[in-house]
Amino acid sequence: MNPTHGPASDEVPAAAAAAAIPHLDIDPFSIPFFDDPYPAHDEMREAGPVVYLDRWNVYGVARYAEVHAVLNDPLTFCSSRGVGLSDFAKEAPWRPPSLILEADPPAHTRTRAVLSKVLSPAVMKQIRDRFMAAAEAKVDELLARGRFDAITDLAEAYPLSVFPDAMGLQAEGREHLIPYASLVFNAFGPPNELRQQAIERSAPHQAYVTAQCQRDNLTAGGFGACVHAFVDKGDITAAEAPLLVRSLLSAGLDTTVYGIGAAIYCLARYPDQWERLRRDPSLARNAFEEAVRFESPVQTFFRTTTREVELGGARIGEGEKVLMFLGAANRDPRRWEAADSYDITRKVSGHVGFGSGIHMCVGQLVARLEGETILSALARKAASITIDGAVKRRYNNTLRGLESLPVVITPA
Ligand code: OVV
Repeated sequence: MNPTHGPASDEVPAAAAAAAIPHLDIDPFSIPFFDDPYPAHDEMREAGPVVYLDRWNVYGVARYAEVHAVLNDPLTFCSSRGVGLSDFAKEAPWRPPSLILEADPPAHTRTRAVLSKVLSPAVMKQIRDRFMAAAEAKVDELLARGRFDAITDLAEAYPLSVFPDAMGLQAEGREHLIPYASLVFNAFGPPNELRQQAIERSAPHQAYVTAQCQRDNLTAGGFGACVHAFVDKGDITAAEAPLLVRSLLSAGLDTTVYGIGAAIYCLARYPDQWERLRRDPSLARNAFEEAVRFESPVQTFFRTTTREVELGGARIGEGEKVLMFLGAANRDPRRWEAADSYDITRKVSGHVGFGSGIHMCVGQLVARLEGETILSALARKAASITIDGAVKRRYNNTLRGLESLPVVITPA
């Protein structure tokens, strides 16, 4: 032992060396928190590398280093006991667990490989022109209107014009897609009103999604049919395929709605960044990525410890829930210069808005394609985008975004 470094062993017994964990009474699933999470994010980051949230009896990590560490140790911080508050080892899940999100290696490895191939760079190349044409048509339509709601008429309307078709879904019943996803993301939260109400009203949305995941209901050439084709190759069973399609329907639409909504909200609030994008529309992809860092549409996920573990000097026992604040990590001043500035030329790689490690968003290329195409079309065709009315927040236990963003756009 080096006596000049750290506390002497006679002052602090080795077994007691783990730092005391600050207990905080923050409720990260409450309306005041959703309205303005940033002071609470700062309080959690400053309190220590690991905190304990008494309201829900969970550990929390809000600094970049610990969020990244938890995401990259998936065997210690597992997903198979659920990535919401509910511990599947103690409580029955509200729906059959996801075969990718709520799975650990080795089971996760095979299902992940399949969805990774379904949403590969080669597949993006095939759909890119269609997505770009749809983005340009949407922007032309909105320019003709001038005034519209950037959430419903753009952030929802654009993904709805490309993603369900790319999946190969039937025309009927698509109105269930956003309510179903909203339910899934509310269900990761604690048993508050948002979660309980969403589950109470879930039956028609669940029935729709379950039916649409069947092979017969998915048209040839889409992501859904592509998942089922891996049954024929022997990579997955016929029983697994519908559940993997369900993952795409759960995570593939509402997330991009919130991501595009975040980007439009940023560009409308920060006109200097909008002007930079107009001058160089090739920045569209980075402008979208920076919006994912800045707003972190997916704010949180939980993990569950599979053993006693030391994290940031704190000891956490087995079977504990750890809440990762992705949005706080993405604005941690320890990691980011001018963390609270939206800067479309920032080197944004390393943000955890899509997660990190083996569970990092398998659909990230589709998300970026949608984000890039719609921001590129806007940058080329519009001269200005101005907020013109009351901004209303939408409340969800996991997703951060708006209900309404009235804007006016003018043609270039
Ligand atoms: C990343 C994510 C969110 C919600 C649902 C799923 C995945 C899923 O696999 O069902």
